[in-house]
Amino acid sequence: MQVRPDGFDATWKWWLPPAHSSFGDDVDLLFYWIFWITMVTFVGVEGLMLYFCFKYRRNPARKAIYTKGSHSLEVAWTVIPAVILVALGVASAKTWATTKNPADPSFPQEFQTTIKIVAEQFGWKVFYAGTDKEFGTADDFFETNILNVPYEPVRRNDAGEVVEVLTEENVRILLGSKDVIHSLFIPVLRVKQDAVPGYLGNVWFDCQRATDPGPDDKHLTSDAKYSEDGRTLVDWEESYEIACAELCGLGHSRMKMSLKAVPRVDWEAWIKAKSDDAKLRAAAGG
Ligand SMILES: [Cu+2]
Repeated sequence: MQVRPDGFDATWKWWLPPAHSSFGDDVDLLFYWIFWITMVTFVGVEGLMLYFCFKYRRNPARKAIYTKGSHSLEVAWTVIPAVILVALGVASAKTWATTKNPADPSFPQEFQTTIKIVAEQFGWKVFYAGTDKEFGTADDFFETNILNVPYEPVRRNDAGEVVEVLTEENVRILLGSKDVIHSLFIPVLRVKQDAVPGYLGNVWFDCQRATDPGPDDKHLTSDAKYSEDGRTLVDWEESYEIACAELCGLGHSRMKMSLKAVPRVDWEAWIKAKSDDAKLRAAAGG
């Protein structure tokens, strides 16, 4: 088994990027189940089709026959997919509940951090509640296309499995949209959720690995750095990419955001500096 220090097992995840959330491996396992089932079905069905195309190719000596079909075959190709569908539903129920169902006991009961993200054509407005952790107060501030969160330090064994979570860092995202349907997609955390206008959705994740510091040796992204044509965020090397995964208009492909997962002390210092700034601006009347 090839396990990298960050816990990425390269043997069975030959296709996917590393997963850094606590539920990432479960999502990947389901992904591969579905992938291989559809792959085997695809190859089998297409292979049979090609075989029959060849076997029953035009032959003047052969006459067409009338057939009423096969009852047992029809039962088989209805029952088998139904069984597979139900099995996949059962297999994914637990992971689904953990990631999406607040009423489930495995859904985190406590969130150390809550951040509000409003998607709009074509960017993400990220609202931070400031030092008082409360939205709608003078120390709130927002960033455009920048999501900074505290990360969750873990201890791993030699096989790369998490043996201990040193500090829980469950981040809740209140996700809304200003105009059309967008989708918040964080590949490295295996998070994907539609942002629907008029509705504030709940998303959560924990990031079990800190992003590397940038060229300035800072952990946080404080200014989005764009390329010269202003279209793409640079600084991707040191941050995780977040993209819009719902075709939302002409600028959809450049609707990106950068995520940095940083030690809590750094994150809190950044929040405090930004909050103090916001309070000063509010006191000055704008
Ligand atoms: Cu979008």
